[in-house]
Amino acid sequence: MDEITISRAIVESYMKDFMGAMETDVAIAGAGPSGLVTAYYLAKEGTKVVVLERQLRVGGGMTGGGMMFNRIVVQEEGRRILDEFDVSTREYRKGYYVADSLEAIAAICSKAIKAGAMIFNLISVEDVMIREGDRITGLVLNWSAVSWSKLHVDPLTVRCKVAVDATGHDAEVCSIVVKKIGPRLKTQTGGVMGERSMWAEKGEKEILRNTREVYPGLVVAGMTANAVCGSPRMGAIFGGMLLSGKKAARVAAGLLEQS
Ligand code: 48F
Repeated sequence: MDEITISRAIVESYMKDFMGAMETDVAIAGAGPSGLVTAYYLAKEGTKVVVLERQLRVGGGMTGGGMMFNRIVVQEEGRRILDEFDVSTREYRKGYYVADSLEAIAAICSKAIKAGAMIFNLISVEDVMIREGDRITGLVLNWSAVSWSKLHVDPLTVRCKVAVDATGHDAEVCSIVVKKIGPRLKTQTGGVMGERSMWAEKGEKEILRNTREVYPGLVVAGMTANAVCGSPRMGAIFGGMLLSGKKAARVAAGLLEQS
């Protein structure tokens, strides 16, 4: 085996995929459960999807389960989605199902990639691209290592027809929009309202209503949806994240049809 051939294989194949990702239908910030589920359902229907993940690993907050006990809980509707990903679940009490968080995230990620989603880790979304009417038309990216080491290096971009903010509790893309364009999100205040304290039942209920387009060309998924709309967090129950990802895919597909 030749080291230089190995090196060329890695760089050439990555660059080919990365060049292919620069013009996409949907660009998703964040490869936590909601971002990966959104990517899967879109890719399955033949939509071109790119996911950008800041960390070395995918999975966001799902990997660690509840307080590092690597198990997750889902309700009946969430279990049906885990079934679609062939993730094993065990009924704990009526209506409460437990799954292994590592199996869940590995299966969801694998299915998303096999369906055609392109996932790039170690890349952070640091801004959005806008055009006439302040429509969001792309994401601005940099290597996470650049921001972690506070280097002054200019970013690159991907163009998309629809962007999805699936960055979790911090709603990073929406926060950037508010900071740079103004408080013009489709929320009660126009800004990122901030998540409320834990209330699992209410948080899980409201997340589906909150999963929608909040700015022209920008859809929110997962915990970002609740953070942006001022709804409660829900802790280590993950059905809402899965259901939100599925709905975000539907919303994005609808916007693509109109574009
Ligand atoms: O936080 P995260 O898992 O968000 P989620 O999909 O799921 C939330 C649950 O994990 C949990 C919960 C369940 O009740 O409340 O917290 O809504 O995944 C978000 C991912 O986005 C990445 C981050 O590293 C994580 O993997 N991320 C955050 N900001 C950026 C980013 C960014 N600016 N660019 C790229 N990735």
